[in-house]
Amino acid sequence: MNRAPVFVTRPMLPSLAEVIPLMEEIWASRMLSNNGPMLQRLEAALARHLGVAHLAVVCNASLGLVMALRHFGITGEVITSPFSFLATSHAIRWAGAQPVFADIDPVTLNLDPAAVEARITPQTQAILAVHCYGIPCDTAGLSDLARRHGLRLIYDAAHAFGVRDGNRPLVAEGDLSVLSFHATKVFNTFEGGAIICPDAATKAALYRLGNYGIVDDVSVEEVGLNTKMSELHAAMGLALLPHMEGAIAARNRVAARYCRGLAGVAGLRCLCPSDKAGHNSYAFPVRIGPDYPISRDALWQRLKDEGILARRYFHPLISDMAPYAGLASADPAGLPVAHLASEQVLCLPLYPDLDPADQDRVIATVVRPC
Ligand code: T4K
Repeated sequence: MNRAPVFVTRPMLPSLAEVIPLMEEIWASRMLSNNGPMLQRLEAALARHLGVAHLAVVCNASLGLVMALRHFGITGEVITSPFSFLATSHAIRWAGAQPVFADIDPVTLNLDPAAVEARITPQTQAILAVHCYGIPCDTAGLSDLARRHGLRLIYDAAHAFGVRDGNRPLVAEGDLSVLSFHATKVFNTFEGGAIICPDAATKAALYRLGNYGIVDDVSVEEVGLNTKMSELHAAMGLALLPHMEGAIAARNRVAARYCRGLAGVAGLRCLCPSDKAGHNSYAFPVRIGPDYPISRDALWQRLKDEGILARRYFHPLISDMAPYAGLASADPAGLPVAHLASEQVLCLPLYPDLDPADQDRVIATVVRPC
C-alpha cells in the first residue's frame, strides 16, 4: 500500500475563513509593511499571550539573533552550543563575532555552565545559549556566570514558544531572547520571529536597527538591516495565535502517548518532559543507547523505509560543519557529550494533529525495529 509520508512536523494553519477578513483589512488600508497596523496588533497580542512586556517582531529568528548580538555591539567571542540548528552559529558570524563552542549537559542537552566557564577568555563578550527542543537551559547557572564575568546573555529561544519555567515565561530570561515563527515551529507566521526585550527603549532601538538604522527623515545613526515582518505575515500570526493554547495541549497529548507507547523499550529514553507543566512539546526527541537492538542511524533508516521521516536533529554538530570545523573549540575531544548526543538522538514525528494511526505505526516500528 502506498501511504503518504509521515513528516517530522507539519505546520499548523488557521482556517481560511479566519484569514480572509484580515486580508480584506490589508487590501483596504494598502499598508503592506513598515510597522503597519497588523504588525502592531500582533506584537501586542503576542506580548499578552507570552506574558512579557515588550517584544519586537522580525522576519525570521536568524536575523533576530544577528540583531540581538549587534544591539550589544558584540564582535568578540561568543560561547555557544554546537548541538543546535546551524542558524545559531551563523548568526554569530553574520554579526561579525566569533563562535566558541562549549559542551552541553547530558540531561538537558543545553550548554553546561561549567563547560562554558572553562571557555571564557578576555575576548569573551557574550553567551548565546539555546533552549533545545524547548527544554529550559540552566538559566540560573548561566545568569550567574554572565554576571560574574560581565558577559551578555542571549537566548536562542527558537523552540521555546509558550514554555514556562516555574511561574515565569522562559523567554523572559537573559538580556534578550529570540523566538522563531518558522513554518516548522510551535507558532508560525510562515516565516518570522520575535526578540523579547526588557523595555520599550530596547524595542525601539531594535526596530531602528531592523529598519536600516533610520532615526528620522534626515538622520541615520548606524548601518541597519531590513528585518521587518510584512503585514501579510503578521495577519497569519494574528489568525493563528488564538489556537495556540489548544495546539500546545494537543502536542503534549501526542508526546504523552509516545511516552506511554515507548515506556520500557530497552536502550531507548524519551527526552522531553511532556508531563511537566509549562512544556510545549515542540519536538519528540528520543535517545538510542547501546542497549537498543539497532543503532540510531539504522532506526532512522528503518523508519524512512516505512515512510516515517524522523529527523536527526542535530546531526552533524555545528562544530563539525565546514565553516566551523577548523576552530580550536570545535575539536571533538572537548565536546564529548554533544558528540554522543548527536550520534544518539532522533526526533520522531510530532505535531498537534498527528494521526493516531500514523503515531501507532511509529511506535510499533520503534518498539520492534527488527
Ligand atoms: N535557532 C534554532 C535552534 C533553530 O532550530 C532555528 C530553525 C533557527 C535558530 C532559525 O530560525 P529561522 O531563521 O528559520 O526563523 C528546519 C527549519 O527550516 C528551521 O527553521 C529549523 N530551525 C530547523 C530545526 O528545521 P529543515 O531543513 O530541517 O526543514 P525542512 O524543510 O526539512 O522541514 C522539516 C519538515 O517539516 C519537512 O519534512 C516537512 C515539514 N514542513 C516544512 C515546511 C518548511 C511542512 O510540512 N511545511 C513547510 O512549510 O530546517
